[in-house]
Amino acid sequence: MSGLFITLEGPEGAGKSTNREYLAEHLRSQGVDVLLTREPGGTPLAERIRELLLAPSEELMHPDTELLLVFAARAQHLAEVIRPALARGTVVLCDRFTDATYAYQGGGRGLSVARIATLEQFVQGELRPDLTLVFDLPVEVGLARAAARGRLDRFEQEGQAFFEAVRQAYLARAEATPERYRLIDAALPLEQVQRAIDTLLPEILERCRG
Ligand code: Z5A
Repeated sequence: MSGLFITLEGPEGAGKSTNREYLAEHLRSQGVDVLLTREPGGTPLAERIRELLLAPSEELMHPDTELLLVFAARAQHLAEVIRPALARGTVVLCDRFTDATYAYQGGGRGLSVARIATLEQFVQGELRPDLTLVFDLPVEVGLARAAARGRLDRFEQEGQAFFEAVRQAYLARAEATPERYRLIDAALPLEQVQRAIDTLLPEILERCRG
């Protein structure tokens, strides 16, 4: 038996965490075994790497260091949590995964797609998400939501151009492989975003049971 690997992606403040809970509740109410997790993080060691990645610091983190830390955390997360859960037949709902690397380290930091793809293959082998929900919204809307929460992390301190590049990288990936991605307008009020998720539920449930 093999589970289903669903990732939630999007720029800052897109509502991934909020909607991940919503999706999980619906799947559980239908008897589906669901595991919620996130990146960077998802295991004690990977959460420590997350702290390194998010903490503002006077020493500028080199983009290659950032890239390697993201994949180091991912290797641990895959080995300890994601692969065992999928092997048990669980549906894994992961808040961010490698699309975020293509968007932030590729789009935002300008690292080459080829370099990211090499690490993706090294760390993941053939494993890719079965389905990716991209919560898309204008940069200024997402940043305003993030700012309303208070202290900004190292990524949130980046400027508008960085986040515009992140957003465009997500959109380009969704457009290039439409069979894996579902684009959701995350600028809408929450109830409407959740109605959009509702329309995806039959397909998701069918794939969970398939
Ligand atoms: N990162 C990376 O660079 N490379 C990688 O490979 C990976 C990650 C995996 C941490 O991710 C950072 O790691 C991230 C990229 C980098 N950059 N940053 N920062 P994260 O996912 O933990 O951090 P985040 O993107 O900042 O999460 P977030 O801002 O918490 O966003 P969210 O989970 O999408 O949103 P939320 O917490 O559900 O909602 C945010 C607020 O908006 C909250 O107050 C909600 O109540 C509100 N909200 C949500 N939906 C709505 C709607 N529809 N209307 C109005 N208000 C709403």
